[in-house]
Amino acid sequence: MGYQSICLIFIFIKCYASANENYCYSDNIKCDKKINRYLFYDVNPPEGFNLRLDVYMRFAILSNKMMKSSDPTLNGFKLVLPPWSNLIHWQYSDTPDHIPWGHYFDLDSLKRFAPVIEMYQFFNEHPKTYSRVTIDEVYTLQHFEDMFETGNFEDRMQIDKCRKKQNISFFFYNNITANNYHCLSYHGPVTKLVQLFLNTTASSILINHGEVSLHEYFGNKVYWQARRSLRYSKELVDIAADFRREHLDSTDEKDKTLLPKNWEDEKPNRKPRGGPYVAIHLRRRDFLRSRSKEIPSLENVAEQVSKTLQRLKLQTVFVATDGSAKEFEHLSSLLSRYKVKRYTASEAFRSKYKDGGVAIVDQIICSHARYFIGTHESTFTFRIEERREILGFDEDTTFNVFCSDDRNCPKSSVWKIVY
Ligand code: GFB
Repeated sequence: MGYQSICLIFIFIKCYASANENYCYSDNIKCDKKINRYLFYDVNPPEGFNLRLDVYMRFAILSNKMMKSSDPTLNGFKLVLPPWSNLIHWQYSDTPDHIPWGHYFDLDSLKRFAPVIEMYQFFNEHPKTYSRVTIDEVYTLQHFEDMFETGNFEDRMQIDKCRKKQNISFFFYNNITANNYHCLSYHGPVTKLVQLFLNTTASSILINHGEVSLHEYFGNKVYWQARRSLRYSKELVDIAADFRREHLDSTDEKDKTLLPKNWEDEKPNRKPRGGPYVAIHLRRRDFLRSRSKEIPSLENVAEQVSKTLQRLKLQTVFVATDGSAKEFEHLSSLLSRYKVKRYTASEAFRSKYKDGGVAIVDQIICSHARYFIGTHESTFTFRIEERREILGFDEDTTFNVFCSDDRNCPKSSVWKIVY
């Protein structure tokens, strides 16, 4: 046998061995090594951007916990980030695209908390058969049917009859397929899923309706680590910084809102001043229908903003809203004594970042204001409040929401940061 043939056989054996390392389980001799496994999750299609971020945090916390486990069937899991496609609140001029998380978030920062990968990286890492990728097992979470009748809110899960028709296409891709589908009645924290993962040898698992699973502990140190790691992409932070400098006389140096490069180095009690403006988040559109009693009229908004500006001796208000241009013009005319600012994205920005990019720029600008007023029970407002907590703002300047027209002034839940 010639030298070349021996080399080829050697390369083949090496490749075979390393490919099979991915599929070794605890009864196998090689299992002191990490086993590559992939965890996918998806969210109820009508849910918006900011609830999706909350569901991400639940799965990031689960992945962080599994990463630290000494069990090789758990610590090799990679969390595959579901691309941003077809969100109902976002307007698309073209077919749904699969926007990767790196467009909106700082992936290196996310990775310092959880072993995340983008979907396209999964495609690159995963063998294809006839140009299709197969997920080994799909579990669709559903609430226990009897939970409210029996009042049994114990943590439990059980493979069950599917109550809704199952989706057999995933993430708006037509080349992903799956081998086994199950419905899983579920009540409890997301970390309970570990029991499921220990009882299957599947190397790729998709959890549908991830929002059914709950946070293990809402608002504890680990929650805030996940939240702090969820930093926006540098491009979007820079665009927001340019707007603040040009229109709001606001920079991190002047406002004392500088953060360390790495979220792990952040410290409590930074006491920022914030930019010399009041920021408001005014949720309109579907909220005008679904929460008509709670959403204030623009006249009422103008009155509340005007009082706040006078009290703080400020002249500028920044408006983040999903409302129409007409609504913004009307509000501006009601506040004509003041400078009323709104971020308007260029066509080029919109075509690259879609509505999600505009939303993030709005959120960043709101989080740097000296004072913030949001919309009651909007997750868009919650994410701004969290970012202000991370920046270290006093809670009185953050957890404020608009009063309704019947003078009902709800209190925003105060979730203080924990280090
Ligand atoms: O993030 P989101 O789900 O928060 O809001 P809620 C839905 C979308 O509205 C965001 C746009 O992804 C944005 O595209 N949007 C809302 C905004 N406010 C603003 C804003 O100030 N500026 C910009 N640029 N865009 C949830 C809904 O909305 O409320 C659920 O997603 C459900 O479907 C629930 O209706 C009650 O928590 O406000």
